[in-house]
Amino acid sequence: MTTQDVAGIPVVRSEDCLRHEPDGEVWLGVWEPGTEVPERVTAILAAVTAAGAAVMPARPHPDEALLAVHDPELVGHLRTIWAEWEAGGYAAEHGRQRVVPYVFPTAGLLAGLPMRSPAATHGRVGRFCYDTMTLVGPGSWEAIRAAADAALTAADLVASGERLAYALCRPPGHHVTASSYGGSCYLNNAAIAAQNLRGAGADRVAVVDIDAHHGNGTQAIFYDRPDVWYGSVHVDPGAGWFPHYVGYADEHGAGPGQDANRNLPLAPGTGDDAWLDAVGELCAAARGADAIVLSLGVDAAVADPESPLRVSADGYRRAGELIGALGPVVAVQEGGYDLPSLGQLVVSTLAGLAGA
Ligand code: SP5
Ligand code: ZN
Repeated sequence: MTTQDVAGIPVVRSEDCLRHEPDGEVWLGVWEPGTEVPERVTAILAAVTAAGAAVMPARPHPDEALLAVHDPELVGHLRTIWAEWEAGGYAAEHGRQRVVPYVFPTAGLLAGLPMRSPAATHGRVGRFCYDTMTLVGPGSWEAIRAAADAALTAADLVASGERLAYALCRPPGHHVTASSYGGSCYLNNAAIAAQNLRGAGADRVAVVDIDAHHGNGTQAIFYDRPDVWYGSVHVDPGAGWFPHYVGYADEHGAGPGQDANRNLPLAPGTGDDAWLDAVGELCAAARGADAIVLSLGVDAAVADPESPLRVSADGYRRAGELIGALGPVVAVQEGGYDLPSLGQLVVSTLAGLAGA
């Protein structure tokens, strides 16, 4: 990869994105080291800087941009939950160093009764968080908010004429629905960017999601809308992979959004050729959109610890070429956890996007 390939591409980032330290994840009842670590940002930033990208700070945006896709109660919860947890003595007195839910108000539990807001902080967390892997600590909110600002700043750049802008978002976002977070994600940066592009005058926006996991949150947010198309290629949840319950090929959208959703689940072990065929199929379906949001997870890469897909750096470059040919692109960082290869995977994708 030569320096010129990504020279001058706007890369939007915020120092605050380093402040989220989930300090692991509770998986199957056991607290273990997590892979969504601050060093991900450091690795990507070093690689894009070395490749000549134009690194710039995220600009603050008003809450309205978040509330355009998220329930105000989710945003309020994320903003205040750490302070409530601390004030409740969960960390200092009870040794619970991070916010972790334990009771979940599933449809089966409520059995038709209305949702309530539990009085206990520890009871209330499960109303907004659907798994045990997505922990909240002292700097989490500042990072969550900064990641959304990075996505919005990149969307602003594309709305004002840039062909390509990349938001180095951390934490990632595509697993977050309008009102529920999980999958190492807290606010849906890509959905926030897509809605921002709509507000800036793009009549039709396409979200193309190449993270190894299905972006169930983005799908849910736009499922009944015809103006924001969503397409994803990901490891088949039916083969036993997160998010398990969503991301199947027969999910096509609903009501006015019928046929504005496309899922292409792939078998574990899938490599470049079949993965790129699927990316090409998504691109054919997305054609005609006024702007593209790319949910850029690089966890489909062969060395990644969180997925069994086997895509190469050159595969990511070729995916970038296919997607970049569709129109102006806001690329939003999602997953990708192999620290040694992460930076080059992002640079390769950006080079493909720019060279298209
Ligand atoms: C944004 C993103 O890529 N989220 C991925 C969330 C999927 N996490 C699934 C985690 C499954 C348990 N991880 C096992 C690691 C073994 N320590
Ligand atoms: Zn992922």
